[in-house]
Amino acid sequence: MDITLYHAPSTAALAVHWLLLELEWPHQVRSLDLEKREHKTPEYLKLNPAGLVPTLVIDGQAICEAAAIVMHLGDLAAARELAPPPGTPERGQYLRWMFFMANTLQPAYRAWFYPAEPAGPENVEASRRAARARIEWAWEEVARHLSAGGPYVLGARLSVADFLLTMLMRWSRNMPKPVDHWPVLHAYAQRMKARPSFKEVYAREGLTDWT
Ligand SMILES: N[C@@H](CCC(=O)N[C@@H](CS)C(=O)NCC(=O)O)C(=O)O
Repeated sequence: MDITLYHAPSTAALAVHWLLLELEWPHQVRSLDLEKREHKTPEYLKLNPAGLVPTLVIDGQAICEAAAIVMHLGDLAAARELAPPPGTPERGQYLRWMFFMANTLQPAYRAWFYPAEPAGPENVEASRRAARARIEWAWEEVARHLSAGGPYVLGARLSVADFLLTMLMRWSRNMPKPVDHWPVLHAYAQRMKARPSFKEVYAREGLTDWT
């Protein structure tokens, strides 16, 4: 497979980059400078019409949306058993948490980091307040889930969901209530951060925070 990741460091692309390293799949990385708006060029918009990172191109086919990309990689790497097979009860739980992340956590984070988007620049404070409440509620739910089961999202078995979840946890690091506030989330994050592939993605993206 010919794989190219379009990304920018420390963004929603990190989960994809990290999973590629975990799988040890050869790939090329194209870094886009968001400040220079390289993600809004006509060439890039052909791959990702929303003008966002990440995009993964596999054998000429572009796939957008971080959650969709990591799920697709999990399915392609079936032998690694990081994605439960379709139709199994575990798949149902997997889908539930993947969609929770993509539908609840990610949009709330988007509103936190881009607070003018939901209701314009004049409502930035209200948007951030609402986003923060939603994010903290979501982490409360995840903490409850991991306390009842764990140590991973799907229980005993590591899955693609853990890579996406850890990335989303990282995004809370400069928020008023980072995930480390919840002991169960802190312990979970420490476990995920201990993976050699996490250290590798950090090195490749030049990251040093939240270690
Ligand atoms: N739903 C998209 C969201 C991606 C997203 O918001 N990416 C941010 C970086 S974390 C981005 O590209 N921001 C640049 C912009 O909005 O112009 C996904 O999961 O891929």
